[in-house]
Amino acid sequence: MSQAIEIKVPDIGDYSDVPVIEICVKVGDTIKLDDALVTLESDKATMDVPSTVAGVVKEIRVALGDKISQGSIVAVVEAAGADTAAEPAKPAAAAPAPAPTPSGPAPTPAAPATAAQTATSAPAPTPGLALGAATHASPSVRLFARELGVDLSKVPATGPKGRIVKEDVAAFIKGVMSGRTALVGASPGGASLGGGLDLLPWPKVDFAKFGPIEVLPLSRIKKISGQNLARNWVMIPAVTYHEDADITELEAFRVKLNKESEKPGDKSGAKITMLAFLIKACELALKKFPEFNSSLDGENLVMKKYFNIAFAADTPNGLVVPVVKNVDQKSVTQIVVECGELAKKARDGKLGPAEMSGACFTISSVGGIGGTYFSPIVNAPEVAILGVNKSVTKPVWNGREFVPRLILPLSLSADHRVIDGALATRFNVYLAQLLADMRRALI
Ligand code: CAO
Repeated sequence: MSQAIEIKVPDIGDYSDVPVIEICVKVGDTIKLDDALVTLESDKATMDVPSTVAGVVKEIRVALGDKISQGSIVAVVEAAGADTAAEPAKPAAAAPAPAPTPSGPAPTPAAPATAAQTATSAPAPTPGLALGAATHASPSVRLFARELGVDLSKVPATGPKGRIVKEDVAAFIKGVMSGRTALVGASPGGASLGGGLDLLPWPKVDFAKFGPIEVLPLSRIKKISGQNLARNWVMIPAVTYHEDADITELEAFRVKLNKESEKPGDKSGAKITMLAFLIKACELALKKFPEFNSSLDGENLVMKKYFNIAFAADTPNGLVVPVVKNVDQKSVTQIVVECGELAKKARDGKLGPAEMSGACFTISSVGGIGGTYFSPIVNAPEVAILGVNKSVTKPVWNGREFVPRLILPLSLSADHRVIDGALATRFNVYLAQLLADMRRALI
């Protein structure tokens, strides 16, 4: 037989006259044992008052803002049967349980805390009450969020005093489902990987079932660069902008210089490469558009006054990215020599950490191989990278006729948090103009 049970505020330690900040149920709701009925908040923390029975809510005896203490009746529940607890429940957040995580009560095994949650530094817990630390939300809202796999640090709060209420979590989920809200949202340039990416596990396939296979371990370089690339791909909202540079004259000049250096008696040295001209042109474009020579650091943009340009080098063990330092203080010939030395060291596996650090901008040139365009991944904490493919002679309309011109395809990926489309396009246009006629650098 059903029985009306008054649900009272249990022992909440030394607290009294604690305001009701949330009513979690309404009359007629069917509830389970321990479901939160109301949420209270002291000046330091929040806690839920759970139901001591399963059943149907018949009355709610408190209103938002009411100040209540141990023993106050919050609701009357018509008990569904034998599910009644003998003792009044302890407050949800104060129940004997593992220590609170920084973002609230310890997660249940089924719903581990996200990386962002566990990375937050924890204030000392207040006895008897669970703390809402970096994010303010009641235990029931935290439970709701955990059940849905939502990282509360990403949820905009609309409740009083910046509190996240259940509706906020629901609105966040709706936003994600409709594509309006991104699940990834760690602080720009911040240390925490954070995220809240709720991905399916990697597919496990028994490939041998389908045919013969051989398993090769990834090289050390591939393992390290793979992790960096995955982070950069997920964390950086990058857009790739394409441009064609007419390098007919520059290539003719390069060939001429190299022919001259082949003459007997000419000891001027290394063969001038297109890569060295590209590095020089990028340095000039970085000077004209300093946002490209920056890095995100939390809420700040670090503007660099030095010009170090990295280039991706293909090696038998994988991709490495040596850095040519202070290119603004070097001639094209010096850059050629240094690139040659760094590329050789890269292939021999002899690059030191100092030779691979400090870059402001990266060039990834696969022009020696081919291709038309691609989308390079921004090399954090840089904000842009230039991809270069093989130059091809194409018919170009000059206003009267088609003429053969040597066209170099450029693909600039830029972090949209720092560089918007107009700026990226201006950078690309300027770079193409420079490559078409380097005299522009003198203007
Ligand atoms: N268009 C047409 N030809 C090009 C060219 C371009 N954009 N770039 C280079 N070439 C030509 C060169 O002139 C050279 O021709 P010759 O042998 O007739 O002189 C030939 O292609 C080989 O050049 P190279 O690629 O060896 O030399 P480089 O100075 O241009 O590049 C380096 C050096 C280290 C960047 C290059 O060897 C390399 O490793 N590239 C691959 C980088 C890479 O993997 N990027 C992808 C990263 S993301 O996965």
